[in-house]
Amino acid sequence: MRKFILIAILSAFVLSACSSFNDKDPDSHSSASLARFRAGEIQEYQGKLLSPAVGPRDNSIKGIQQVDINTYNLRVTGLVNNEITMNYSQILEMTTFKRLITLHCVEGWDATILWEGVSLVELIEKSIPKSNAVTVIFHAADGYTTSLPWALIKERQLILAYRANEIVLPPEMGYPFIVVAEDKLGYKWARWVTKIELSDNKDYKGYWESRGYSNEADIRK
Ligand SMILES: Nc1nc2c(c(=O)[nH]1)N[C@H]1C(S)=C(S)[C@@H](COP(=O)(O)O)O[C@H]1N2
Ligand SMILES: [Mo]
Repeated sequence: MRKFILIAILSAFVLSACSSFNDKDPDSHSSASLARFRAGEIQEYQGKLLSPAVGPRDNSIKGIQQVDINTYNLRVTGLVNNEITMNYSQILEMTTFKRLITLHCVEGWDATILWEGVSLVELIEKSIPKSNAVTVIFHAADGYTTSLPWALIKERQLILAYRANEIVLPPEMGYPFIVVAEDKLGYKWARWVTKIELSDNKDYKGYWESRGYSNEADIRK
């Protein structure tokens, strides 16, 4: 009996943790998600309810990274003709794009957030990738890696975001930059990106991919 109660409590906890990212009532936010919105963060966009930029808990491999913006650099390297290194303000000078996109995690939760950032294609093309570069590997401040095909980044015109719901990307969500890997599972959304590497290895596997997760990471719709 005691075991049963324990299991019941545990499953209630797990269920509430998973669903707190979503708002079941399409017309209003749950109190759990309202509590997570930051000062200045918008909660609605074009008549649609947004999810708080910061989720209910952190699952990153080494915890939330605090990146020092004064020493921060983003490098585009590997199979390129013109390796580039840019600081935060240089990247922010690039043309910005705004998109309402939902992040789906393999764990079952999702979050609809208004992302704002620069074009990954424009950024990567500054490095003049070699013709045999087929894979783009994202390296992050916590040692995390994940990759996407270069052709897919171009086809979907993916962005590298530095703002979410009209506020500067919070450290929890990847400050200074997160890859907004539209239509791909959460583990493709590299946070705290420090290096972008062009590679000819079409089978490259990042942190979760090398631990058994699908390298395609497509969302089942
Ligand atoms: N640098 C870095 N980026 C990362 C991760 C990580 O551990 N390190 N985790 C990924 C995973 S598995 C998900 S689902 C998303 C969102 O992470 P969250 O569940 O901790 O909010 O970030 C992704 N990006
Ligand atoms: Mo995830």
